[in-house]
Amino acid sequence: MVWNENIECMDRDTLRKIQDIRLKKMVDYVYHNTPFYRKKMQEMNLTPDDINGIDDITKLPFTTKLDLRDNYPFGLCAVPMSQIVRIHASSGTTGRPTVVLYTRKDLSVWAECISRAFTAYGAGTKDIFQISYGYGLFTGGLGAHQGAENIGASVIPMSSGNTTKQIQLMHDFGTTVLCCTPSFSLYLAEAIKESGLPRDEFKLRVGAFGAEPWTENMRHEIDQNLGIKAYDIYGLSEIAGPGVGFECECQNGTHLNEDHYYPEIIDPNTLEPVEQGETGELVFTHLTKEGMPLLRYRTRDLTALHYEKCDCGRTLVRMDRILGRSDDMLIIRGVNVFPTQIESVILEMKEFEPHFLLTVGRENNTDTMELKVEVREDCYSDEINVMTVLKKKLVDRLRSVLGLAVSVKLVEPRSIERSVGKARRVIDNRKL
Ligand code: DLL
Repeated sequence: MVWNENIECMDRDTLRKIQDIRLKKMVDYVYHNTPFYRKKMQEMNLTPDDINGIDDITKLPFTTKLDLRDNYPFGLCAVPMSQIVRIHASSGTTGRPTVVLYTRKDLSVWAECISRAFTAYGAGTKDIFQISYGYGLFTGGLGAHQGAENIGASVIPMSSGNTTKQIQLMHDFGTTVLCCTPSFSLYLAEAIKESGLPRDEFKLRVGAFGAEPWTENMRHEIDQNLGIKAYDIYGLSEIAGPGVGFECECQNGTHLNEDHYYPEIIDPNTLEPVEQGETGELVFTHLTKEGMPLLRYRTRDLTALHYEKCDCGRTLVRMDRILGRSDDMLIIRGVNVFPTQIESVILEMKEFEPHFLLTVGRENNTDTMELKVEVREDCYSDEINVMTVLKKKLVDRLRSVLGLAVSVKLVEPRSIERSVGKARRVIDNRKL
């Protein structure tokens, strides 16, 4: 099912023409309405006349999270504040939050993009959505809410947390579509089992999961544990929120809504575009945003783009699963490690639960890694021999995938803290 066939399945030459026109218009718009960009362009001796289409995009300046912080709170606003109808902000672990501003039209474009996602998952007016992303400054709750209402579904504005209530309403109201982080979905799956309520009394069939990196192995785990089909939804607040990208029924990459958000992949070191299909840092340029449009925003997310038409009929570019954020990448004894690689290894093995915590430290000038992993109830044993064999199996596999020795600690089921939002899987004490 397609929400907006004209756009989602448009031939790529026509799409490119639309992107050309929109980019040119956008550059002119920010030049005249965002003093920050006018100054940047003047410093680079650029005028809007130098940008005639997408081929010229590499002439434009990049924008980073730091630029947003420096212009806190409303410095990048391109319209009078009277036209802003919504303000979101990322919590930001340190310093000032990152603020994002939406006009009425921005909210409607955002809702359209999320509607494309939900329609691609096969959802419609007969569905009951349980929105278990946090409501508030985070874009997950309100964003998914608007998208679900827009397709005419019934929406339960649940927000995150309160697992018992989540399960009760999911059961009693007959929720068919669950929207939350992949890690919270696993927590809910556990809680459903513990509740003793029979699975066939639930109507749940689809999940819209995102807001944190997750792997293909994690998808299988969720599909099995919840008995549903789990779909990826991608996004970031600076660009809109959830719905910048979404999976279709082929689950062969995440389609990006590139008629509104133009994607590029660059080498994060040289800042030059990479060859098509290569992995690098994802960068977005707003093509239609009014409230706070950004040029070449560096997401820090690492992925690759594929332009061949999808079997579903969509021509919108497909993005690989996010490998991680460049700022999540750990450098351990000179080796690059992403938490998603560890997740993938753990979930390859039937003996482990999908819950882990990696603690990185430094002893005698050498980096150390301790990985706590939960063993499945039916594999957990008091016999030391059994546990030693299991531990060795995991250590060997981690060594062969990461090229590093990891100190593994096997722990009992349910001993690692569960998350209701974005999971925290790494503690790096070296930064403290
Ligand atoms: O997480 C928006 C969102 C809400 C997306 C709900 C999907 C569902 P931020 O808090 O600004 O916005 O965080 C954005 O989260 O740059 C990625 O690093 C990560 N992320 C989001 N979706 C995915 C995904 C929301 N599907 C940051 N896969 C992004 C991997 C994701 N990482």
